Amino acid sequence: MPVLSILSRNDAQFDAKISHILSRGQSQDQAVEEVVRTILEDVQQHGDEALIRYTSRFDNLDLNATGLALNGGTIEACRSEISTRQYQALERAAANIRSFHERQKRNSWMEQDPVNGNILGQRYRPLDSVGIYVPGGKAAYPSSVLMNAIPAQVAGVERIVMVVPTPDGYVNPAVMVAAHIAGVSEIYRVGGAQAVGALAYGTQTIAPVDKIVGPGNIYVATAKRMVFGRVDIDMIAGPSEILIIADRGADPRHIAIDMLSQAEHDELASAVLITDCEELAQKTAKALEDELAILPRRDIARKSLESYGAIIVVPDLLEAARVSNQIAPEHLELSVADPFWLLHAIKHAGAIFMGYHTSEAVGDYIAGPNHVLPTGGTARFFSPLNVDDFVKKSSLVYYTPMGLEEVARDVEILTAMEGLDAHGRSVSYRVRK
Ligand code: HSO
Ligand code: ZN
Repeated sequence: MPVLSILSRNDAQFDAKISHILSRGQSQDQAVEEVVRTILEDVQQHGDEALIRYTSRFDNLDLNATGLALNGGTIEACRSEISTRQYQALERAAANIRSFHERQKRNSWMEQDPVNGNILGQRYRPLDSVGIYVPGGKAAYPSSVLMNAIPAQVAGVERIVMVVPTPDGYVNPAVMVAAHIAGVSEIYRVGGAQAVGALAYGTQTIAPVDKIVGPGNIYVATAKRMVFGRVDIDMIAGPSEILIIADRGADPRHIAIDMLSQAEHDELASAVLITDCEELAQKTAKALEDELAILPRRDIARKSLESYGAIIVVPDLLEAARVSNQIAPEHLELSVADPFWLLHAIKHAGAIFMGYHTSEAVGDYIAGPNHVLPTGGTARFFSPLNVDDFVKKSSLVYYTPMGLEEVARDVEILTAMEGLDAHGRSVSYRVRK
């Protein structure tokens, strides 16, 4: 039995399959919410002492002995624990990410009305401080440290705080080096809901931040949702997904490997191929078997494919684009002869990888665009993490006596409609004088 059977658009299971894929990983668990609420309150009340208690319980680490902060010396030592070549690769990725995000910076503007001299404008300012959650253990990705911290750095955020659990005291050197390259200013060895609480409320050691970003498990995601409003948060990342639209010119082995590149992330990840070529569909199903057999993370990848994988055959590429728009995937590969033509039919996708040579993984690591992307169909309304996530705007208004006079009557009428007298007088009094 191949891991994936081939579906057509008209199959009875088609719609069920699509909604199954879209609804995965949406767990909002009440029991988890209870636990997280308790932890957040505890951190708010007891600060460092609570962090020390939870870290000893969950991470088997005595923060009294190690200290909460990872200091410059430890980070310096991490540099020698990775090879020069590894360091260079991180630096190259960082440089590409930085230059891509530099292009997202916006300029404040002011414009004067030449007739009355009024000035209107908009000013952009970075957030003062940002907290980046970095998972420990198996999902500790240096690439994600770069992707979360560099846009904040480019935006001009002065204080970038990283929290990362170090279970049993293990410090991941590549994560530390990535943090250093990306301009992280403080690092604390705490994780879980307690780390989110510390960033939101502050403790004796950790000053609170204005916004918390970065992926985490269900406790972290729930905690972020609960502190939202006190601080800002990024979108809640769901399990990763890839959708590939391929034509007969695509290499089935490339397609299979690219599908596995997301499937290997997580049992909840999703990988979907949509093609107008029956033969490519068959060959990809076969290639998936071959590639799965040699993949170290084959158990995870197989489970992901079995639950949330699909190979769909459609009559033509425009129909493929329609199905893709319905799914609004996090990653979309257009593995077709003319991807720039097909691009026009694509409405919703977090990141679009075009042509036979562009594997999604180049975007995960080195191309420059952010790999923190909307999942679970939220590409319909969310964008990739970007510099705008770390700046906020102020509106600027300057009125001259002449400008005020021009609008005075309208203001009086509008304020009377709402029965707000002082509002009206604030203008009419000035004008009459
Ligand atoms: N594909 C993941 C990001 C990632 N891949 C990190 C490798 N490392 C979610 O976009
Ligand atoms: Zn990936």
